[in-house]
Amino acid sequence: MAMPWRGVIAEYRDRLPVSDATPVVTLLEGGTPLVRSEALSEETGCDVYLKYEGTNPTGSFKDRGMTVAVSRAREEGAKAVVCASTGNTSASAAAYAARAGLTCAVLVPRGGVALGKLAQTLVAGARVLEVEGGFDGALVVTRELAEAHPVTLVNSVNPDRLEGQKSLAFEVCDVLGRAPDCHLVPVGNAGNITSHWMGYREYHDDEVVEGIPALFGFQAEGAAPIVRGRPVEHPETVASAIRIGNPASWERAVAAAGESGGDILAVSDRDILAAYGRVAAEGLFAEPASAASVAGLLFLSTSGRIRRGATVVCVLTGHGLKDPQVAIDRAARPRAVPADAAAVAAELGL
Ligand code: AN7
Repeated sequence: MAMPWRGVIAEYRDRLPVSDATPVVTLLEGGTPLVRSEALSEETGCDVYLKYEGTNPTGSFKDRGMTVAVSRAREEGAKAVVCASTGNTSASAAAYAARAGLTCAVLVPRGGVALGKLAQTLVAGARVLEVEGGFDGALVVTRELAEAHPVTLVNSVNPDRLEGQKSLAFEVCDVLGRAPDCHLVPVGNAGNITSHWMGYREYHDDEVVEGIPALFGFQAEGAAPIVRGRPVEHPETVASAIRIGNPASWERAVAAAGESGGDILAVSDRDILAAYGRVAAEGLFAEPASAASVAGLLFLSTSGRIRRGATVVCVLTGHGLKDPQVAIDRAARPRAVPADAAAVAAELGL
């Protein structure tokens, strides 16, 4: 009989900052599908896999880090957790805090959070405060709050978050039986690319796998501070999750891309939305920010920067249902028909 997946901490306990004394707060996150993309493999000449993080309990990769951060917060006797968020961190923090019986407060940019994420955060009982301006200002305020008051910050500046998010790299290697040649990921606050590099390096250093991938991070053109080399004061992109102008893990992201032989590049909203459609056409519904990794793959491929035959992983960081508005806006409206088989057949051209 197949072993049921036990969640990130139980599966990778030896590689995480937990002990027998840590009260494990889990929703059985991780263990997400690594789906081979026939269409993208054919188009690029690579062996392309999509790591679909939408099947995590709250629908994004954030749960991998949140199980560790909230478990450690409980171990240390915290009563409350706080975060700033473009939406997915808040949805995840709210759920894990609810599970742990902790109070949760989140600061989000006013009007900047996709509907599904706001719904998740509210229904889990978190206090949601909308702040003027964008995510970057909200993160500054949240950090100040956590310094002055007895609340635990669960943004990715919390090292426990990055430790948990390493697990994505472990899973990729465990499933492929090797490290991929290239690993592509969207970049917002730059925690994910930092943690994936930690994970791949750890498996390599411990000789679990021989190789180590080149890491490529993709920012949206209108929110590409690392690519431009300076903070972006008013970041703009359809991919609201990565509408971030001054990433907290900036230097570590640059180091990860540089040391691994990868790069951090920008992709346009147009290319992000085209990639979003491509991924959906393969049956995987991912949110716009997630599609930045696939837009990035197509860019690397057409510019000849990726070797044919390379094994490539694109991370699809969050579920498409998070942001239903973008999906609806791009699709044709449903047609009204009478409740009549002949009329329906005529409409369908059958
Ligand atoms: C779907 O929720 O920053 O580079 O506050 O939700 O590790 O920040 C979300 C980020 C990519 C970027 N894809 O990851 C937040 C937040 C999705 C995301 C990113 C985010 P990082």
